[in-house]
Amino acid sequence: MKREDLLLYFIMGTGNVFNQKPINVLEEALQSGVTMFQFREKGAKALTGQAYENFARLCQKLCRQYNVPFIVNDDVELAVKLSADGVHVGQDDLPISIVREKVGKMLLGVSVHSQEELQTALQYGADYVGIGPIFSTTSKSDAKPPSGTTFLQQVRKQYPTLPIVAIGGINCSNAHMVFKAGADGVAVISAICESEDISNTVSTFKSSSIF
Ligand code: TZP
Ligand code: MG
Repeated sequence: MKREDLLLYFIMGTGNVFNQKPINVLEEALQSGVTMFQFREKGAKALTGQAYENFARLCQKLCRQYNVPFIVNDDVELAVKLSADGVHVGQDDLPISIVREKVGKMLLGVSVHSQEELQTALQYGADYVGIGPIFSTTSKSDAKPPSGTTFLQQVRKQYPTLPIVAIGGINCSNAHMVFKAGADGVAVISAICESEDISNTVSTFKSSSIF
């Protein structure tokens, strides 16, 4: 994969959007220049069944129009069914070896929090790794405590060209810290879903990668 695709990785599900239609938020984010999208339908408000699949297809169609990779969170079956561009799994999902078998050459992103998890992810050919939560977040109910940038810096030093995206509590004011620590990109939910001016938020994030 291209490391640049991770630059501004937008993650969204129905439960992350208030007072607007989620699909409109995605369209505005795509128009504004997010570089990757993850469909993450979780929590009390999450769609299920056919509505879930239909919404995923709608998001995928929009991503195609903007030539932005469409990644499915957790749901390997859905990713395969839709021929998504990729799938992203955490440590509580299917083992990575099995995910790789099921998705073939599809992009595979894995959340890692330790050397051990990192080595396993690399062994099974993760295309990129997600590291976080860097800062505290309210968008993930079972998030681990914030880790800061130490592990991220360590992984970058070990693997100078590994595609790495940082996640968790990242906003326009702190994004420069994770780029300095070596992330190729930032993955964000609330900073975009709750932005009053998505276009401005996107430009600010992108300019914080240049230092
Ligand atoms: N994984 C680790 S933190 C997190 C996920 C999905 C939530 C990120 O959301 P926000 O609003 O950008 O902190
Ligand atoms: Mg997961």
